[in-house]
Amino acid sequence: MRLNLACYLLALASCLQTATAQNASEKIRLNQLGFYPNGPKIAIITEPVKGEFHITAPGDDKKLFTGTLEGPQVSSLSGKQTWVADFSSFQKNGTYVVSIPSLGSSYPFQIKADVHQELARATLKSYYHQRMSTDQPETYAGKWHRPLSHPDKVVYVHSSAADKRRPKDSIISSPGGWYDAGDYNKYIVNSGITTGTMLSLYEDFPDFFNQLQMNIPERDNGIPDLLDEVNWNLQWMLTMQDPADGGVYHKCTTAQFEGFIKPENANDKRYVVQKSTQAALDFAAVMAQAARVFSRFEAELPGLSDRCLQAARKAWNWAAGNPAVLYEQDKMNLLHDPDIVTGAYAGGDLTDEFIWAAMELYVATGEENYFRAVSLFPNEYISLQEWNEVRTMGYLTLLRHQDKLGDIASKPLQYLRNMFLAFADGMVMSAARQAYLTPMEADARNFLWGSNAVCANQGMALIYAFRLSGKRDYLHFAIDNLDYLLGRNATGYSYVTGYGHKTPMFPHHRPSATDDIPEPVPGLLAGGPNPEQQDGCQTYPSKIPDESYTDDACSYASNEVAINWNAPLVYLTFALELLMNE
Ligand code: G3I
Ligand code: 9MR
Repeated sequence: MRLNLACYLLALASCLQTATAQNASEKIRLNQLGFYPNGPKIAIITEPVKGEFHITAPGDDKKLFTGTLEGPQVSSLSGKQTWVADFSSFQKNGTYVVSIPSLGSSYPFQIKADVHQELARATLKSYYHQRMSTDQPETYAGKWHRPLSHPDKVVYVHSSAADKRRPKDSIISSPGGWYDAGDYNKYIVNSGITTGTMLSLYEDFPDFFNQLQMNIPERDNGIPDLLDEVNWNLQWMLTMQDPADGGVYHKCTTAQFEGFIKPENANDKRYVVQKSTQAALDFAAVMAQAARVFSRFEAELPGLSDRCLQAARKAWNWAAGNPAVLYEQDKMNLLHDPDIVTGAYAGGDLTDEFIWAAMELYVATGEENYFRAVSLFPNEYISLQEWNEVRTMGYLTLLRHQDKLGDIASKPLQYLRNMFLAFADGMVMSAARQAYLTPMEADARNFLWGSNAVCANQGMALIYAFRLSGKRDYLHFAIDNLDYLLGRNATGYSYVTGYGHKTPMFPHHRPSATDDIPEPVPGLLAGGPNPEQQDGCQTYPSKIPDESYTDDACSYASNEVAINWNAPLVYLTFALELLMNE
């Protein structure tokens, strides 16, 4: 009896110990992958702690570094307090934990030069997993292999898109491309910023990407694998242009979202719908940028660059002749059947789209009429790039190519450089006052549908600010935002599937939800906290902006994945890997 009690107490003690350890790792929020030796290293503690903290090897008492806990910080989003462990000066490679005497230890993490390399590759590889109209064999897709789905060789012209040459229900072929998100449709607007971001990554770091090999079917074709992935979507986008007039269909879609069924079993009728000015301009921008990039690969892909440039010019001309054809889905549905109720990606003001397309065409061709076609600065601020704010994509292109631009651009460029740095300064100004010390938390308005992409896009913008100014602080703020995405945040999630200790397991992603594999497809960024909770899911723990997240497949407003959210993360992770190791 006595012995049994002793055993019981022992078991209880060890159980409590495990619980405390788990608790501690939940309360010590940090980048769950780790840190660059020469970079900032911050952990945030969510309950009152004071005195010393230590860095040790996991399961070892030996203190390798000792620091002093600081705080409290106060969240401008929730009013909650946090405490800070800064061990930036500890630079030795290895695997460690942050250990706090009164609390316990963090998750283990690494310090090493290529600490985000695998993550970066996985975020890029996620686009392979999003490919449709092709089978995905195990050689490339691993355990997430699947058969061909959505061939899209038979796509109907919706009544809203019909004309004499292509009447209602005539058939076009529109295969390939990436699934937009957790749904099975493809949208030109969102493909636009996504593909533009990936092309920008190549243009910014061509030498690195000329070397980078990915495990994808095109790996041996002599073209950088990043560009092979981009070309997969580009080929689909090209099918969305009406060759007769250059107009571009807004999307290729089912009438309603298909159910939560495997991609290969989802066979609803597919349509191309109404052409829109927004689609034409986003398409023109991407095609012009692609023309620039693929001109370096004329031998491997003969004619592609010219084809893209022609497509860009034709789409631009269509938009110039049809400058205000908005995509208004509800109005469209009053006039046409069947009703289309999938994602709208509809912007009302197309000033941004004109600027982006004009700048890409100007930089691609050197023709000044494109530069003159728009007023470059319709107002005095810069807004962060997103699918509905694409002017900044044009600005980034001007900044990237500033040494090659003509006289016509020199004055505006000077203005742009100043304005851009002011924009970056605004972004980071109050980071040090936030609970998790990140630029992301500085504005409650950052927490909307796809908030994690706001965070990654800020990171990308900050990298441009670094390259523009040479000030390393901007790089460190970009790392702060990456740390946020990987666990240094109010929910304690590392928001990238498969990367970190506490990651999304139930994203709103039809392939992951229907494949009988416990782990979701890896390398996908969850949308992130969004207090509007438009999905009506009942499992949100909180309405506080940075806590309004639920790892539940019902939650398309906080836990869906999307190509335009992953793209800035691909950018941010690769760029940091390169710039932190220069
Ligand atoms: O533009 C207003 C802004 O003025 C206002 O301040 C702000 C306050 O909430 O709202 C802004 O509008 C939001 C808009 O996105 C632009 O950011 C809407 O509220 C918000 O509902 C809307 O969310 C979009 C959502 O579709 C619903 O349309 C997301 O950005 C967009 O990423 C998401 O995309 C979906 C596709 O439709 C379908 N495929 C999946 C994909 C990801 O969830
Ligand atoms: O699965 C859809 C997701 O991709 C979209 O982002 C979201 C908002 O447009 O809609 C999801 O589909 C839901 C639909 O809107 C309402 N009925 C339930 C659908 C799946 O959960």
